[in-house]
Amino acid sequence: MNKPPSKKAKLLEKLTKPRLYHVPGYCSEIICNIIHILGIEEKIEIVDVDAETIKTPEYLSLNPHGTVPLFCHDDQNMVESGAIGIYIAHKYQNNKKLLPMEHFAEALQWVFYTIVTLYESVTRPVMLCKGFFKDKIGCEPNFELVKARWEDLVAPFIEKSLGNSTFILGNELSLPDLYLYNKLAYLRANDFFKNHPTIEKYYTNVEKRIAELKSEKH
Ligand SMILES: N[C@@H](CCC(=O)N[C@@H](CS)C(=O)NCC(=O)O)C(=O)O
Repeated sequence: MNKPPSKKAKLLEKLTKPRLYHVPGYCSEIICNIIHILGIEEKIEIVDVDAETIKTPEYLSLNPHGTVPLFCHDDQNMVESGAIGIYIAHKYQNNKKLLPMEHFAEALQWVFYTIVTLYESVTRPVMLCKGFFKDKIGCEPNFELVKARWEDLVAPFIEKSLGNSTFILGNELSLPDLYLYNKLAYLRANDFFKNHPTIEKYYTNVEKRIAELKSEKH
């Protein structure tokens, strides 16, 4: 019979437990969804911080960029939501497969398409135009050009890729859907789905499935 863990072992486990730093409403929400869907809240501690805390010297000593998500594990401070999500899904996924190996290449493509192409060329410029945050780099984006890029290129690409599927990789929700859901939210709030009922339907399907998976018992 296994002996129950000693007090010291428990303490050490606590000290070395991986931590995710998260600002509610920021893109670290993607990683929180992964943790809740996989039901691994016991294995990874979610540390809620706020917009001011991530600019303090203490936090900057962990992540000099002053951003979330930040994932601290095995003496490593890991940044980049794409890398963190893939790492966690790969290491901890159980019977709920968020990273299906039969669609591995496609899954990677969609995670990176979302956080690089979609976010940098559409979502972030729209956020800047709407004054969501002040860009420290300068060069205000041109809203009309960003909108045209969405209408002419990005939205048709997503629609064509979705086809008749419920989710981006088929009929099961997977990792890329969690990224797309996060980066599409701000566009939806700014009426970008008006001409795109397929994307609206996709978004609500993802929202519903996330809620179902989070409420399932593990
Ligand atoms: N490419 C990074 C971007 C990280 C990032 O910019 N995070 C935002 C939230 S979505 C942040 O923490 N912003 C705070 C700030 O810039 O002050 C990733 O995907 O993790």
